[in-house]
Amino acid sequence: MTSCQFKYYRHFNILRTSTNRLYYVFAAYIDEDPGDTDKAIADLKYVTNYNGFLEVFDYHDIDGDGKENKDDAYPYDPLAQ
Ligand SMILES: [Ca+2]
Repeated sequence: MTSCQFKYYRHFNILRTSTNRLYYVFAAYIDEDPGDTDKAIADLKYVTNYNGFLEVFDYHDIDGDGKENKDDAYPYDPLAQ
């Protein structure tokens, strides 16, 4: 007997990449009768999905205006410094 009542699976599909972004769809599935081995997605119950992107950026200059956050009076506004 296992202590887990359900087993939750996350499936990450990369849709597209650019020079600074990675676009994805993230899907979730559940196994309502888990055993000791993982199951194929086709044997799981679909729960939900959502999409989004991850972006690479310079965290020293969050708004990208060329002025570092520590010296920027408006670090979230690229039109003001
Ligand atoms: Ca800045």
